[in-house]
Amino acid sequence: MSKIVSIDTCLVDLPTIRPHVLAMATMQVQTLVIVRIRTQDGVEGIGEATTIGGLSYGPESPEGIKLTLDHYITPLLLGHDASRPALLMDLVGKLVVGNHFAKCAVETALLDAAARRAGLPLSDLLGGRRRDSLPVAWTLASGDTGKDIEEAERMLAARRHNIFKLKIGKRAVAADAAHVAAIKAALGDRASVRVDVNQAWDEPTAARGMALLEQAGCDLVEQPVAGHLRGAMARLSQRFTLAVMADEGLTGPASAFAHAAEAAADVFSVKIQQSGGLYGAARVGAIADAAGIGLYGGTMLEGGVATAASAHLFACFPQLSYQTELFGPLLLVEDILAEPLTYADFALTVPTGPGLGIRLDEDKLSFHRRDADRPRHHILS
Ligand code: MUC
Ligand code: MG
Repeated sequence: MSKIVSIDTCLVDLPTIRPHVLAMATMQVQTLVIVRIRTQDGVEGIGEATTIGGLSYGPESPEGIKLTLDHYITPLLLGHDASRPALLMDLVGKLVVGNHFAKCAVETALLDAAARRAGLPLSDLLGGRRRDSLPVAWTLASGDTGKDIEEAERMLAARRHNIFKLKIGKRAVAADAAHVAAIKAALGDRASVRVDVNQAWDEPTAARGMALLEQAGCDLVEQPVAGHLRGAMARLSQRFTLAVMADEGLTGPASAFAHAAEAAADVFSVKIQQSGGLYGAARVGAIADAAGIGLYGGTMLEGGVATAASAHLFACFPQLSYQTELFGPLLLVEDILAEPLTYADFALTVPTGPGLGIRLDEDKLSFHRRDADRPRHHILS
């Protein structure tokens, strides 16, 4: 038994290494919500909630997540026994509807503290890892075909990535398909090329687009239509050999069950934030396994804390047939970890220290944290 004595949150604004162009927003800065839970016996657990493009991607903004944590979740947890994360998350679930990203951050911090107290890497607390490193895709999203090819060549030469996800859906279908075909032609068999449409197409546009993508040698299309259009997702999955992956449509186990029941995807992009935390993401993974759906370890372009948390969970999955995209920290000019995560030989090494196996750099954190008098300067365009 060790009581929770404090829960602190802060917003951290970190510039990206280049503009990241998605169908609905262009990111120049990523904002992390960092949660620190301290317990009576002196253990600290760290969590992170991160979304993309303010409110343009999902229903929670960084500012809203901080408010939810400070005003609604923190008062529920203070004084409770920190050694029972699952029970505490049941309590939060009873009194806070939705707010998956905020719940993910607090659950991660509770699990980190519990694993640190036990002196075990978080993956051990989750049943034990099945792999020590995770292959990691990189997203080409500069908005320019030539620059994307140069970037991909640099990643291949450095042996950092050989799976590339291209962000499309902003331009006309023919222009997007030509962009994908040019990149695949340049990279050939040296790389897997996949696309993410971020819900930008309707069904007829998706049917035209996917026919062109198949011809171009693209391996997978992510969320071609809106997340709630499971019927269209099912028809597209059946009609094309190109794998169809669900992302925005997956908002936790219930939506995963609906996708599986309606055969609405060949692959699930599992994300700890969208799933409402690591337990929710594990359940999404279990539903995929039961339905014969492939798994891909997704990201919300998180910093090192949530990336490490995702890595511990994904390392435990029985199958991860479409690899991962846990590259978030590499998109940032500077992360807030004392030692950066290790990327080598096309993969991320799953940390081995207690808990998440990471430490915060207090100087970097205080430099980048948003003060009340410093205006918000994320995205948008
Ligand atoms: C998304 O929609 O998948 C993940 C990688 C990336 O570049 O964007 C994110 C979000
Ligand atoms: Mg996506």
